[in-house]
Amino acid sequence: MSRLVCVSNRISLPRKSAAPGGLAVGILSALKRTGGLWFGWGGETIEQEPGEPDVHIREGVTYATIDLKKDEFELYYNGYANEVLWPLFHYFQRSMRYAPEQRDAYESVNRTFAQKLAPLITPDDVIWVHDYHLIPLGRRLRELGVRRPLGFFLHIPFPNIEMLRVLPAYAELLRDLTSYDVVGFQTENDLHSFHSGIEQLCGPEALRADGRIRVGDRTIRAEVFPIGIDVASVQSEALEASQAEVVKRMTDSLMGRALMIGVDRLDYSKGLVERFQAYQQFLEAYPDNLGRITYLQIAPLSRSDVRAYVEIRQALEQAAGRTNGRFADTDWTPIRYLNRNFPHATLMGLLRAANVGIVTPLRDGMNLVAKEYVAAQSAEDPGVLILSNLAGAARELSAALQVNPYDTRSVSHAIQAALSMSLQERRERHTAMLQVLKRNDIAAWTRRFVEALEQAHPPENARVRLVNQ
Ligand code: GDG
Repeated sequence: MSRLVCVSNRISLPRKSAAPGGLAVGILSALKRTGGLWFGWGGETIEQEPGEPDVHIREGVTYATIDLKKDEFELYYNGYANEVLWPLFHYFQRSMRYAPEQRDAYESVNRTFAQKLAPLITPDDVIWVHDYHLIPLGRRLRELGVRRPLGFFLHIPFPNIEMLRVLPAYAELLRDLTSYDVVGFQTENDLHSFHSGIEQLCGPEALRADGRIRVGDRTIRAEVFPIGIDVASVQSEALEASQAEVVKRMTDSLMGRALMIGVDRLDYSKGLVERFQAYQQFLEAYPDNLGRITYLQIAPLSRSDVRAYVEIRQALEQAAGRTNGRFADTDWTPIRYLNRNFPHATLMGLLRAANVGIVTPLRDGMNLVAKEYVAAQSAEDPGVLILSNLAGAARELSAALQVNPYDTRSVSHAIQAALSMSLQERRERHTAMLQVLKRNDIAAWTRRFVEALEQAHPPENARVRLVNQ
C-alpha cells in the first residue's frame, strides 16, 4: 500500500484542547488510516529564506512544517489567494484586488513548497494537494523530477470560464491543474465549470466520452468527490456536549425560547449581512415571535488583514446593533452575535440545542456546518435546516428547507416555516438527510480520492510537457 502525503497551506499539530476544523479532520482521518505525511506551512513568518522543514511524529502521522518569508506570505496568502482567487472563485468579481506582485509571490511560495517537499517524497508515495493556495504545486513537483501520482482537491467552487477569464493568468491556472493525475471538485457544477475552461484551452476533443481529459499525450481524471463529515463522531460529540456546562448555561438562558443558530467563519461569502436582514424581516412579518426566539450567530474572525473582511465585520456589527436596538426588550436580545472560537465538540452541542440551523452562504464549495447540524440533531426531536441553494451541500441535502440567500423575504418565510414544522415532517426530512450523510461520510470521501490516486498513471518522464508549452 502506498504512503499518503497530504499538502495544505496551513497545518496545525493536534492539540488536546481543541478539535481541528473540517478540512483538517478530513486530512487527518485519511492519514491515520494509511500512516502518512502532512506537509504545509506551520504558521510562522520569518525575515530570511525558509530553512528545512520541522518534522514531528504524532500517533503514526508525520507532520513536516515550513516557515515562509514574511513579505512573500502577505502577497501570497492575503493577496493572491484571498484577494484574487477566493473572491473570483466565489463569483465576487467586485471584491477582487489584483496586483501582479501577488501572483509572483504565489508562484514563489509554491516553488518553495515544492523544493522543501520533493526531498521527503519516497517511491511509494501518492501525493494529495489541497485547495486553491497550492494550484501550481503539482507542476513544480514534476519539474523537480517527482514521478509519483499527484492529486489535487479544490475545497471551494470552481468558476465558469466566463468568470475565470477575468483572471489575467487563467490559462496558466488551467494548465497547472492539468499537471495533476487526479483533479477533484465538490460538485457537478464545479466539474462542468472546469470542463468549460478545458474546452476553451485545449479544444472540445480534450473532453473524452468516458469523462477523462486528454492533455497532450496524457490522460487525467477530473471528478466529483463531495466532502463528507465523520457522522458518528459528530453525533457522539453533540450528545456528550449537550450535558456540558457551557451548553447547559446557554440553553438555561433561553428561558424556554426557540433557538436558531448560525456558525460561519466571518466571511462575506457566507451571506451573513443578508441573513441578518432576513431575520429582521422575519421579526417584522411575524411579530408573534417577538420575545420568543433567540438567534445565536457564532462567527469566528478570519483573514482580518484583508480589507473586505474588515468591511464585512463593520457591516455585521451595525446590522446586529440595528436589529437589537429596535426589537430588544429588557429581558430579551433577538440576536446574540459572537466573534469567538469554540472547541468543535462544544459547537456540536450548541448545534444540537437549536430548533433551526441557518446556513445561507451566497456561494460555498460544500459547507460542512450544514452537514454537522443535521448529524448533531436528536433523531426523536430534530431541528430544521434552512440551506442556501448556492451551497455545494444543497445537492446532497435536498430535504433541507432550501432558499435563495439573496431573497431575504423568502428566507424570513422559511424561518417561520421551520419554527412551525410538524414533528413528523421534521423527522422525515432528518432521516432522509442523515442517510445521505452516512453513505458519503468523510471516510468514503478519503477512500475514493486515494483509490483514484493509486490507480493513476503518472507520466513516464516526470518533466512532463504541458499544454501550450
Ligand atoms: C472550506 C470551504 C468546504 C467553525 N467555527 C469553529 C469551527 N468551525 C468548523 C465547523 C466546520 C468548519 O470549521 C467550517 O467548514 P465549512 O465547510 O463550513 O466552511 P469553510 O471554512 O469555508 O471551508 C467549504 C470546506 O472547506 C471543506 O471542504 O465545505 O465550502 O469554503 O467543520 O464546525 N471549529 C472550531 N471552532 C470554531 O469556532 N473548532
